[in-house]
Amino acid sequence: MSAFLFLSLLYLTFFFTLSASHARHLHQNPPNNASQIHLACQSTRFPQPCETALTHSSSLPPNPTSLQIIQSAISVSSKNLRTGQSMVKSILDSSKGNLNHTNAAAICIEILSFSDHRINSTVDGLTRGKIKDARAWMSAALCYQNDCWGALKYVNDTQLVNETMAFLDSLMHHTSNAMSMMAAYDNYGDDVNSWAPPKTERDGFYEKGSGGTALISGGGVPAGLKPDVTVCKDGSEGCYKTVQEAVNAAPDNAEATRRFVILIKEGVYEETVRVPLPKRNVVFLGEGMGKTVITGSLNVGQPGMTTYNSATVGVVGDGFMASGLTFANTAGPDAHQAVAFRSDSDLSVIENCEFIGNQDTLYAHSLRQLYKKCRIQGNVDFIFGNSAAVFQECDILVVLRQLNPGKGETNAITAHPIHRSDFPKLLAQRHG
Ligand SMILES: *[C@@H]1O[C@H](CO)[C@@H](O)[C@H](O)[C@H]1NC(C)=O
Ligand SMILES: *[C@@H]1O[C@H](CO)[C@@H](O)[C@H](O)[C@H]1NC(C)=O
Ligand SMILES: *[C@@H]1O[C@H](CO)[C@@H](O)[C@H](O)[C@H]1NC(C)=O
Ligand SMILES: *[C@@H]1O[C@H](CO)[C@@H](O)[C@H](O)[C@H]1NC(C)=O
Ligand SMILES: CC(=O)N[C@H]1CO[C@H](CO)[C@@H](O)[C@@H]1O
Repeated sequence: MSAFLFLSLLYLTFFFTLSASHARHLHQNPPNNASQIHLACQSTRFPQPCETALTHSSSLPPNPTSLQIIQSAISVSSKNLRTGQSMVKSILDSSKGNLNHTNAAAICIEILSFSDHRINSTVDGLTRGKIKDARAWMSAALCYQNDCWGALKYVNDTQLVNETMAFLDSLMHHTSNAMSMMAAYDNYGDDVNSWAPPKTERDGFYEKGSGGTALISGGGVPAGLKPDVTVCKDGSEGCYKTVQEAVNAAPDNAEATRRFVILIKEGVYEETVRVPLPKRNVVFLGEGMGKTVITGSLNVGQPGMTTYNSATVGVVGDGFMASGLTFANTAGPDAHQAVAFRSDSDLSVIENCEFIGNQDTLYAHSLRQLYKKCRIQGNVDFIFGNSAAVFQECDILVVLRQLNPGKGETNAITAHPIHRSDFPKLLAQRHG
């Protein structure tokens, strides 16, 4: 029996080797590697496009390791992203004078550039063996692609938009597939034979150890940070008058260990603040909740406004920290989505801060975020987003809906916009 098996195997090996050398002239990949691809793609949510793309991928070497299969899947996603970006650019170019189209395209362009950045970081992280980071970054890349799709959904009245949405759909499948493979690699090791289809907590599957542990045990905002610059209401003694000016003064692409600490003196700062991607490790130090207040009133009731852009403070640069201040959006209970704080900052830490709004107060949009000893107030979906966020010792305050208080309207605390197994979850409150 075992002799027969051995012979069969020998025969199979021989057969594949033979057909491989023939096939090499016809196809890019020999059949035995097709079976490696097949096995790897079984760990994804969309095996068919996975196999098709990888079989035709020019970046896959003849004898690929599982890591090379993953890298090739990422490069499929990356290439398709570039096509998606140019389609969105075409939408922008062809929609002069149409505010809705222009806004949707502009958001797509911005957010797909983040997707591009995060995919590049994923590639880099994988080569350095940082699989947890790589998974987090790829998840953000997928989130941004989905956001672009969501923005276009509101302006789907031309052939080009319809085509672009269909294309983004396939792009998201590729991105999701690369993520699933990374999850399989992380959970089961580098032998594709041991990989299994994606599972979630709903299947009773809990991953061993998580990338967030370090974030939590790291505590919060370190004590004794020395301010690099100061913001004050009267602009005296060389301090900046607005928070944004101080942010602009932070160096671009500072090295990982360098923080830029902004002391924001007591006062109400009515402004829209953006911390862009290159401004890493920016720290906002206020003089206390309710004392240092950054406030605005942008909301989706305004022409051309989106939930994303409505944020009073929006942070994209990684490693952001804040302590001792209030973020507010005062658009009011009848203004629909009006974000006080939006964050895409990876490994960000927010401590002793207050978030005040009604609908969509805190937009924990993507990546890994810790909120500690914070106070979050709203009435509808007011903590939402795709980030893997941990809320430690936070007070979550539900304000009644003031418009029809007698009608028993519900107050939804959280909203997770996408129900896909490959997104990290908005984590429940944790007591420390
Ligand atoms: C833009 O969107 C708004 C709100 O959805 C709608 O009322 C308006 O008609 C749209 N404008 C165009 C030019 O499509
Ligand atoms: C990502 O990498 C590609 C290929 O190296 C490069 O062309 C592109 O500019 C990079 N994008 C970003 C946002 O860094
Ligand atoms: C976009 O609009 C077209 C035409 O109305 C429709 O067929 C298609 O399903 C829409 N796409 C999405 C993703 O909603
Ligand atoms: C929209 O795109 C889908 C998918 O490509 C296609 O099947 C459909 O016919 C398109 N609809 C319109 C109205 O262009
Ligand atoms: C992992 C694996 O099966 N790799 C195969 C890919 O194709 C080459 C060339 O036919 C084989 O030598 C490898 O064993």
